[in-house]
Amino acid sequence: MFEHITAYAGDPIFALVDAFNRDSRPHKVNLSIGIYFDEQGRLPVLRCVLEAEQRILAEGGAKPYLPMEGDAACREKVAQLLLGEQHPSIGQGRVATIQTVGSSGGLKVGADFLRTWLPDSAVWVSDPTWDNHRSMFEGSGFAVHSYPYYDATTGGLRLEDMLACLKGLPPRSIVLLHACCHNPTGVDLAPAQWDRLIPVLRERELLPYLDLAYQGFGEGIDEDAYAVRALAASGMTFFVANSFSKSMSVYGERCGALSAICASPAEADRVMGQLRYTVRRIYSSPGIHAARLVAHVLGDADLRAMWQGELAQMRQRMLGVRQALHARLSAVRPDCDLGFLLSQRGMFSYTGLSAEQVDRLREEHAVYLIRSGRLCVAGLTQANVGRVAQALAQVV
Ligand code: KET
Repeated sequence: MFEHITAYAGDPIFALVDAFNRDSRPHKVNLSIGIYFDEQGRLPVLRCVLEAEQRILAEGGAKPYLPMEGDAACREKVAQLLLGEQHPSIGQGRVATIQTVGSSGGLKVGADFLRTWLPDSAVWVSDPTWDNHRSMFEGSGFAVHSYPYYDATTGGLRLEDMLACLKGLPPRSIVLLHACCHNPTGVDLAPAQWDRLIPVLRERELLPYLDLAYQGFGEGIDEDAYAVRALAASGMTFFVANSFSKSMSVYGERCGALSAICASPAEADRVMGQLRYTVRRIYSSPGIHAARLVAHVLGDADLRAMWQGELAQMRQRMLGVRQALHARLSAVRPDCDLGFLLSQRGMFSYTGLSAEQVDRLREEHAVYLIRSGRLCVAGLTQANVGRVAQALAQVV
């Protein structure tokens, strides 16, 4: 029956985590997967999340099925977090938000939905992008192409090439965009650059599909939602999948959402109905603990303030170790132009290291990066950054 099944080569990110866990060298440093660790190298449990869990327990523990679209309070708070509390599209009933199994669940539900309703469209992702984008959309049956994005010579953005490519796409092409903290490069569009991109998307009648996995890790909660709000202001129809895995440090709880910002309330109703049906056919309905966590943290003024403070601390710590890595590496390799380390934002930096150099870092120095050269700055600490800088200097 199963003799014909080929071996799975493994996921490039999760395979490295396994290899890291098996590594017995005490000085090993994990800069591979996009997970935030604190200054002690631990996965933090946020106080706002602990407090929310205590309240959830105190409320009693009945665990009914949620509806296909998830919990109403959670969905309402998510829409407000993305668009801003008073956004007219919410009041007008033009936003269809479903709670999903992580943002991966949201991306996938959106991909399946689009494959049914825009079957002639292709998907365009940035070059490079998170590997799983391609896998997910191809898995839903789409052809996936890439548009120019990262400039390897400057460590910045190829905006003109990107715009030129998008101007040539057929109407209704689906354009996947990282709303902030681009994975894997850390290179984002500045607000003025979004303002140039959005008219192109609108004139070409393209469908923007935003991936917002790192809200609050770039500049701040509202700043990182610039693309969402600017697209909403443009009157365009678009999708946004967002995640709380990183921003609330609740990776294994699978807290995410998918929102469709539509042209009219009637359209939003129909989209919502078909999203519910898409969910029903995959996993039926999302988890209730995830819903309660998000609803409590976003819905209670004290917990919300606590979350904002804790998120700011994570953001500032990442900025601090980013600067420390730049300073340490500049000291040992004054010959290298390392300005990109400071201009890139969020969890990742794209080092430009080759796969062979990354292999040497891992084998000779126990420093783990993704083979694309992506470095997760959130795994750096003031204690290990000097050693990482030394190791990097030796393989370049
Ligand atoms: N989008 C992006 C851009 C992303 O980097 C991740 C996770 C996700 C979505 C999925 O997040 P979720 O937990 O499903 O809400 N990225 C890290 C982990 C992974 O590969 O799954 C990473 O790139 O290391």
